Amino acid sequence: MNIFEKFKLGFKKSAENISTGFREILIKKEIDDSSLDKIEEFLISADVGTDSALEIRNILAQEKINPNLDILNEINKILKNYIISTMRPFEKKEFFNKNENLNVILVAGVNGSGKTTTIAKVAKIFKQNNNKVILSASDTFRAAAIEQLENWANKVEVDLIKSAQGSDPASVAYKAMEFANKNKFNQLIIDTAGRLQNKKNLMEEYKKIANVVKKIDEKAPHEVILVLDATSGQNIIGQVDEFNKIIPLTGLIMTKLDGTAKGGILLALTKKYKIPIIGLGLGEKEDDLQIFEVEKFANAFIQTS
Ligand SMILES: Nc1nc2c(ncn2[C@@H]2O[C@H](COP(=O)(O)OP(=O)(O)O)[C@@H](O)[C@H]2O)c(=O)[nH]1
Ligand SMILES: [Mg+2]
Repeated sequence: MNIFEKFKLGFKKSAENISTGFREILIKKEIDDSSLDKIEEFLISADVGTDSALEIRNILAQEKINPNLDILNEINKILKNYIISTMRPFEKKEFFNKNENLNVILVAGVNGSGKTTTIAKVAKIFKQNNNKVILSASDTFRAAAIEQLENWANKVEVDLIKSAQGSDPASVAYKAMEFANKNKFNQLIIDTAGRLQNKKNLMEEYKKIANVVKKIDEKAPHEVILVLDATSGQNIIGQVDEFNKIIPLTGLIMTKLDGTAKGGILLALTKKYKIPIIGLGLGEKEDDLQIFEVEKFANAFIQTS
């Protein structure tokens, strides 16, 4: 199975939801006000956001689809064009290119969102693109978290800097950055803790990591990536809000899209926050990250090829 097939499969739940919904609505074979209402309502329930749902409704109302055509197919085409034009500016494929100087990437997100696993996936793609990659084990809260990142580093064959459990996450990041600079690494990825129950401390700790790497390079961290779990529904919006306020985000990665029908929320997120989407997590293995490409996303969303 190639990655596009995997991607489509991962999106099957979102897409089945969309196409079954449309098919049920379009049983009458024409688009009148009541079917437009239902389409709009249905799109909202598919999490694309109220703004997008209304815009798509208006486009459908204006388009005057010929009832002799396959209406479902025509609607899918319109939906696809809408997704592509809305989300195209938020592709950031160049994120994975080789970086000449040290690029420092801070990875944030709540506990269990998939940060550590995603770091391994990203590190693997960087490596394939000839980057020299090092990870900073700055989730020092639990010994298991350090060990988990270390296992991934060994598996995808990248370097790692760590300290003992309970040590200062910012000092680990500082040490990693010094080492990375001295040894001419291209990418430093900093793992962080995500304990929401201890929110204030956590956020202070997170800010401190960013401040400390700035002492070495005032442009660092060059990327601040928020990892979001697709299965956490509307909480996602609150998480983007909160993290973006502390340090402006430069990219989003959404994980666990293989286990949910909630892929539509990506459209709502780009519409609302205008933050690039870096990648989509479609499983627990190191190869299960799809670099975000809007055309592929749109095709997977409506399940065409
Ligand atoms: N199905 C699926 N599981 C994932 C994905 N990404 C991460 N996970 C799982 O989610 C759980 C939490 O991941 P972890 O990387 O430890 O999250 P962290 O606490 O944010 O570092 C683990 O069991 C991962 O295997 C994904 O894209 N799909
Ligand atoms: Mg972790």
